[in-house]
Amino acid sequence: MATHKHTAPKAHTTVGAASAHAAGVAFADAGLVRGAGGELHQPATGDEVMTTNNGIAIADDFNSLKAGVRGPTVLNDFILREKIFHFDHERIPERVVHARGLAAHGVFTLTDSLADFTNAPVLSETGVDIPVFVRFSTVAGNRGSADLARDVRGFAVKFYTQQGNWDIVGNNIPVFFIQDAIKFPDLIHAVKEEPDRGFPQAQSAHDTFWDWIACSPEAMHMVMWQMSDRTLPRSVRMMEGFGIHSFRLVGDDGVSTFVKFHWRPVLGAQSVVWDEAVKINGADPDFHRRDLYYAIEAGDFPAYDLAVQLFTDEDAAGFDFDHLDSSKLIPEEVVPLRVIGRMTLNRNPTNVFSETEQVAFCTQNVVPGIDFSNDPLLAGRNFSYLDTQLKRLGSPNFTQLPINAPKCPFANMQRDGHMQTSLQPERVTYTPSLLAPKGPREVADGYRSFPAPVESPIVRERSATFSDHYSQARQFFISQTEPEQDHIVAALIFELSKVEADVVRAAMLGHLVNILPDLGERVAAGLGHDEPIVSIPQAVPTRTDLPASPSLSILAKALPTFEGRKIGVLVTDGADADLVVAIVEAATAAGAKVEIVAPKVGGATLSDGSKLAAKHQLAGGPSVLFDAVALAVSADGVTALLGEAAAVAWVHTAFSHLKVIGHSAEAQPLLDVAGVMPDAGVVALTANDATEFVDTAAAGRIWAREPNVRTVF
Ligand code: HDE
Repeated sequence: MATHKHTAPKAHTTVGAASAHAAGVAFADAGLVRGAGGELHQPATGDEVMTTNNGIAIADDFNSLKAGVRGPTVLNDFILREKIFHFDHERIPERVVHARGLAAHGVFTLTDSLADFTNAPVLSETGVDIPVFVRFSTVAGNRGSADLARDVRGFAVKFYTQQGNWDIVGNNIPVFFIQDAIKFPDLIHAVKEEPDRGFPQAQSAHDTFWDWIACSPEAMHMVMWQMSDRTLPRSVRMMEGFGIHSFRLVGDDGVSTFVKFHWRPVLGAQSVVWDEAVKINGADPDFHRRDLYYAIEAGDFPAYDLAVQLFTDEDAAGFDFDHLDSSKLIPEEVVPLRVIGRMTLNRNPTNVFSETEQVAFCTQNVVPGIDFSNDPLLAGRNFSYLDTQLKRLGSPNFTQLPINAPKCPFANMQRDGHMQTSLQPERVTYTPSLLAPKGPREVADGYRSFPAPVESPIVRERSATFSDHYSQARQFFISQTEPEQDHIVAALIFELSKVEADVVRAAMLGHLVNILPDLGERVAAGLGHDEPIVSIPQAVPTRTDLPASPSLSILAKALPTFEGRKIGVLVTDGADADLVVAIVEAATAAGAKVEIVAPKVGGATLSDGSKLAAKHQLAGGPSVLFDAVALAVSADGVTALLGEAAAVAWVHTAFSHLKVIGHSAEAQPLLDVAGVMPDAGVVALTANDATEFVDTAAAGRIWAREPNVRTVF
């Protein structure tokens, strides 16, 4: 803060008695003064002086320098030029993928030591709180796209350990579309907006994506995950994360063990349904970032368990797939998960640009005791992430930014470069040296790569062990519950219906029958594709003996909890005050939050004369924003709502999105107009007790309703 003396701008008069309130102080108390042209200035009242970046105090930040009040602006206005110059350069290139992100700070604490496998303290010293920064993201969309695109989510974690920064740059899906990094630009070109027209934004439902997929059978397993509800997470707080590749743990004895990393949300994984996602993107494009931000502000800190799958070379030799192939996963039934610690996100970023935008994750950021496998996708990533930071952040000194800098001492002989922020006073900037024999030097326990033996001709060739493209895709599909399978079928019908080229649709059906004949036929029925489906020739036939793996399903593992979720309560004037209290009490006891929706944001006057403030005005708080809904309405109130399209849609969409609906008896006419049919999820509410409604909602959506609200192919 500058300490200049200041004087108020000349010829200003104080603005009086206005009544509107800003966030901080009343308008009238905000010290606003009027300038000669009627504009409002807000001069400093304390020591907080506005200066240029060179520290020159600014007397007038509202008017540029002119030759006369109506004359031309003059070039020697260095204050104007500096301000506009800085503004012009506010944007940096967005990430080429994963541009839209949201992030939080937190801590990771190890509970189960892996000291038998690695000498990395982060994985062997229990009970130490290690600071972390996590960035979640969508992949395809631009930075301003909506949060609930059907897309893979990034799940990138930076651990600031005392041995240096370790990044697990993962996704919320354990496999990937491609097996070799050299295909990544093609994949991303195919999914992004089509270059000749500039659309669609943040969507895979278009010709070029499916064209490329149809020619890339290795993508089929990932496509099953992408078409599942995994790509429609309810919240990043309810999302699993995966490091995908095999890494190595290396111990003091020099022995290496392979490891895969998994994050498991304590709240369990949860998703929304597709039509809901589409509508959320309109109602609140910031749905996920708002959800995370306010959960952390409220002290509901999201937590995730870190689990590992450990296996040896000998174990890997017995797998029916190659673990170096990132389009495959290791079922938990084959190598069980071992939970080793917990990460808790407890602090929002202070500045989204400085932290969420400037954070630079790099897969090659590993610490001693952790090393890479030979996964060819990982090798390409290890090049790409460092390279991309130079383009985006503009300087090899990006590691000096506070969000990227290690929180342990670091020193070397690298010097200068754009935006060097350290003073670097030393004369000797090399080793070895007699002039300065002390300074940063090699140490015996520094990073040493695992000496994996390599003896082979150099080849540009894909391993034949990568050639089974369909077996795990089939295994994923048969591991899903019935509603989840129905959603994959519906998603494929939706996406392929957006494809204009018949040839691409037909080829995709030819892949789907390779995964499972019934899957291809169901999608063909939904597309109205009457021609015979021609199977795509396979490198190796699909294995039909891989058993279902229930851990691959979200619903099979759903936790019977309402914690972290939300009930929307629609109230009108005259609504039963006791009923509203009962809903709030039951929801709070179950760990859920309640948000009030009313025809006016000022709220409603309840039966006891009390005024209940609303969080949302009806048209701005559609039911898609909530996990379950309740109608606490009076007879008069409901009559008025019957003529409100927003009210009818509120109830209708809650029903068609399979939500539990609690309602007062007076709500019946609205339920009727909205087409709500009685079922286990339509629960009558009484003023005494709302626990039945809340318990039903906590158990999840009413999947049995689905065939009544849409055609299931
Ligand atoms: Fe990335 N990826 N990626 N990726 N990726 C980037 O790095 C890349 C891949 C992932 O929140 C970029 O900083 C290549 C798999 C996440 O800041 C870039 C390949 C997985 C994030 C890049 C892959 C990911 C990125 C863009 C094929 C899951 C966001 C900006 C070999 C394990 C990190 C940047 C954040 C970001 C390259 C494939 C996850 C261009 C070449 C597989 C979570 O470097």
